[in-house]
Amino acid sequence: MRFTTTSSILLTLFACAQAHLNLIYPTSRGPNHATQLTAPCGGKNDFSNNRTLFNPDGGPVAMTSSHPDSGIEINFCPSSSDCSSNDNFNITLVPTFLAIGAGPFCLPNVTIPDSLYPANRSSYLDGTIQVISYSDDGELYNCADVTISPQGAQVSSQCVNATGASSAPWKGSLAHSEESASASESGASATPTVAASSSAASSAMVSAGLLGTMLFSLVLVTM
Ligand SMILES: *[C@@H]1O[C@H](CO)[C@@H](O)[C@H](O)[C@H]1NC(C)=O
Ligand SMILES: *[C@@H]1O[C@H](CO)[C@@H](O)[C@H](O)[C@H]1NC(C)=O
Ligand SMILES: *[C@@H]1O[C@H](CO)[C@@H](O)[C@H](O)[C@H]1NC(C)=O
Ligand SMILES: *[C@@H]1O[C@H](CO)[C@@H](O)[C@H](O)[C@H]1NC(C)=O
Ligand SMILES: *[C@@H]1O[C@H](CO)[C@@H](O)[C@H](O)[C@H]1NC(C)=O
Ligand SMILES: [Cu+2]
Repeated sequence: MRFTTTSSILLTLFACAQAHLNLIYPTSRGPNHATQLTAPCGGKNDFSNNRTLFNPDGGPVAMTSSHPDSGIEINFCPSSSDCSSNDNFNITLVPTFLAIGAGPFCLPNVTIPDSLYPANRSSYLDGTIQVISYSDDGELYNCADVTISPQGAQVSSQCVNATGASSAPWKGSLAHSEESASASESGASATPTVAASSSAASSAMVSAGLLGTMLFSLVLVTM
């Protein structure tokens, strides 16, 4: 009985962790589902001992999200020792854009500004890449510690998009961006609007999250 309950809770929590934002490549500091709303790194405050080499001339940044749309922004903290506040992530690698489509999403060619890294590529630079998702749940954060190096991979098998994933300009908020994205879509074709699918999916996600929390509290009480 207890085993069955625990399994269903684990399944629910797993489903929940698949929702929200997971940074897949470069390797993130770890799962942070419960604390993802905390800046700058979703509650994961410790540097990883295992930095991924990241190519300054363009490396992949791969993630998954079950939000059908969210604003995605990628920043960089150019330090190996002080990335404790959002102010330290003062280099914008990718300005906010609307990412459309739940599931895997990857930008294959994220570059590091030349001003941060010697043109002769002679040295290494430690830093932290931050991905922010402006979602229906609020701002979700996830970080990966990297060493900028010409030895970093420029392709990754983990760099894939869900079928039909696309992007659109960010209009300052999720609502405005969805409106303009769906306006241009419905202008071009008879496809269903992004906003309609978004609200259905996000209420499903809220229910799943709520159920997970209730089951989790239940087990804490019974244990
Ligand atoms: C370091 O990260 C790589 C992936 O980036 C992983 O394959 C490897 O197992 C990790 N090593 C340790 C000691 O965590
Ligand atoms: C940006 O953040 C880095 C890392 O913490 C810091 O060393 C640097 O002084 C900051 N630069 C500016 C212009 O704030
Ligand atoms: C990656 O982006 C940089 C800068 O925009 C560009 O010079 C380079 O050709 C791109 N690489 C690929 C493989 O598209
Ligand atoms: C590479 O450039 C850096 C900074 O511009 C310089 O200090 C260094 O001596 C250069 N290294 C080589 C091997 O040219
Ligand atoms: C994923 O979709 C985005 C937005 O359309 C696009 O910029 C990116 O190149 C795609 N990534 C892959 C791996 O196809
Ligand atoms: Cu979510």
